[in-house]
Amino acid sequence: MKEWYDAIKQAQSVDKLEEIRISVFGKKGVLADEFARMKSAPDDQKALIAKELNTHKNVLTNEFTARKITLQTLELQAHMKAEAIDVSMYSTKSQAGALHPVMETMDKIVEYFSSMNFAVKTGNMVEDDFNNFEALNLPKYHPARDMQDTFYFKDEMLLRTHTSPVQIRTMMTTKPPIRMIAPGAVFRRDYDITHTPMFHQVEGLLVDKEGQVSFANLKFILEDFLKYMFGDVKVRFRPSFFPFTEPSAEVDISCVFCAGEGCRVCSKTGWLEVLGCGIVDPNVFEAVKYRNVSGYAFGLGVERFAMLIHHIGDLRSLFEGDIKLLEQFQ
Ligand code: 2NL
Repeated sequence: MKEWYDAIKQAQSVDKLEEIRISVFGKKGVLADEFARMKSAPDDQKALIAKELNTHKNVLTNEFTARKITLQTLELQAHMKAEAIDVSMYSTKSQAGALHPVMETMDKIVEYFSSMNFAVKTGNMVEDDFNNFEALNLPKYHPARDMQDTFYFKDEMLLRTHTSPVQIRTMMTTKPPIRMIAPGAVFRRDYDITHTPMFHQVEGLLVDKEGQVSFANLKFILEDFLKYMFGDVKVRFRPSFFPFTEPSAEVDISCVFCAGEGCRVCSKTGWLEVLGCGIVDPNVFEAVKYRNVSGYAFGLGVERFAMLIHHIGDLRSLFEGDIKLLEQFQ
């Protein structure tokens, strides 16, 4: 019997203890054996053997129960320790998303003009010939309509080549005055270092009574806007041409890379072209049946702004979805 007391005391797991329980207390266990052997003992000894065996049985049961409680407690503690969560432990950080630099730049542009009371309007990317070309003083056979430059569908439908159709549709449906910007994606058949087939524009339009809108008004707001976007830069206006404005100008800022000293990015000129603008051509007002009004308009490419703000060298890198690039704009 001693060996079974030892076995119970030394059992190292609940499973092992269960094996011992079967060997000791089971139907074919040692106690059952001993009680069976007792039957063939001389009659006068039976009562004594039975008493001894019952004592053993009771003590072994107590030992067994005590050991079982100890082992169960130990196993529960070990289990809880293994399952415990260390809240101070390092983990792989989850990736935070961020706005694409083009969208972030667009938001900043929209923020400026919203603060100046310009309404923000959007429209469809699939447009018709009238709203994209005809109304903008770009008659049939104008070179800008060339198959080379425009994505055409059948029935004279096309992907808008600028956001101007939004302004045209606004003028067709609302009376002046108008003070609006149109941000959005536009499409041209172009692909090289400085052109992608889809890019983003913000165009602005202000219309009021005849004689109320001057080039000076336009010059003020664009200078203020460019200083808001680029900080302390110089701004200059150069005469230019657009079919939808007359007179027209292109706007340069002093180079953000070399502060006007002359570098590779500004082709040693010290200036970067960032905007086109002008006084709305009378033919545009004629097309939308506006009379006795005057207005100014401007247009800019958002990708170009994003590149100059973030010092990005190649326009195409903005469209490749490269995580290494995007992670730099968290
Ligand atoms: C550029 C130049 C420009 C406009 C866009 C415009 C729209 C209407 C009437 C008159 Cl509805 N003009 N838009 C005017 C001047 C320049 O964009 O370089 N864009 C990237």
